Amino acid sequence: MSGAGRAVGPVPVTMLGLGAMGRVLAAALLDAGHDVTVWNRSPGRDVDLVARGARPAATVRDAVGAGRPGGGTVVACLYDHASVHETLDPVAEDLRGRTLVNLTTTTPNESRELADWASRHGIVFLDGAIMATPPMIGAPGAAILYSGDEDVFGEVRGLLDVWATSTFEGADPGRASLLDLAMLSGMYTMFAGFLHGAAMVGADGVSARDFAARAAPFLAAMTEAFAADAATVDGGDYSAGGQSLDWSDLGHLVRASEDLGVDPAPIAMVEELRRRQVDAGHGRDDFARIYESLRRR
Ligand code: FVH
Repeated sequence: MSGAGRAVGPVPVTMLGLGAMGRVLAAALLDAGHDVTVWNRSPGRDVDLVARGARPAATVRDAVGAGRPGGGTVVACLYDHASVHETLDPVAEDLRGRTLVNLTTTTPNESRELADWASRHGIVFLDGAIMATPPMIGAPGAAILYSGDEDVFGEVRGLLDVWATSTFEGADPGRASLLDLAMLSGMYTMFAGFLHGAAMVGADGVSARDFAARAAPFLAAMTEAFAADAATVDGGDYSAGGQSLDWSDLGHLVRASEDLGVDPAPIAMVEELRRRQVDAGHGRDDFARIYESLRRR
């Protein structure tokens, strides 16, 4: 599904959106020798890129027309789904027959809506989800997930590989976004847990820095358990697992947090998910069963 970058000759590319990420993506394309046209809603954000050889476009229509007659690829890296429509709706007919890669973060349904919109206007569409921060672009460790039309992915792959390891995740245009948001959900919950722990030790005079030095290796080691939990969830049998729900009572973590005057919200949320399964009679099952609490609507 993923692979190394492959050589590609200079091709016309239009970059719409020169925020922190868009500017870095455009710069990487310039460094790779491509013919890059740039546009941003607010003026002035293209100065460095133009100095490096990018063509500035005053309007979106100018920007998307810039690749003709070769029909260059158009890349959108804007704020959100609404800003993508606000930018592209007025030039939908100009984009007919062109390839559009959307790297703006959207929800899965928004990605699907955009794919439908593109299809209705005869625009060739690929959705992408950037799993990297701007400084990571072009460096090892950067990954971008794509979904939608696999033929399009193959056609523009040479461009995509300039930025990161490119992975095609399937024909559903919402799949890349789904994986992105699911991973971000795990990341934000982990950070909230870390910061809750930092607040607990902070209430007792331990610096967050000291806590981070201890927490980072421990939490990293804990991620080794993802595979076992995943096997349990996929198998659907929680009866033969390791740590039981009864054993995992988190009431003492909640009480300790309250004793310290620290809001226990992050750990209380986990305890609530655990409690629901215990109350439903599953206390002897594996802790991974809280997955079933989450599936409940
Ligand atoms: N930066 C990051 O670390 C993350 C990494 C993962 C993926 N995200 C997503 O990438 C999209 C762009 O992110 P960004 O970091 O470039 O974001 P900003 O620096 O805030 O720039 C936003 C650009 O969007 C333009 N914009 C906003 N609203 C509109 C609109 N209604 N019409 C046209 N353009 C619009 C904004 O223009 P301006 O404010 O300069 O005029 C910027 O060019 C994003 O989806 C992340 O979630 C980045």
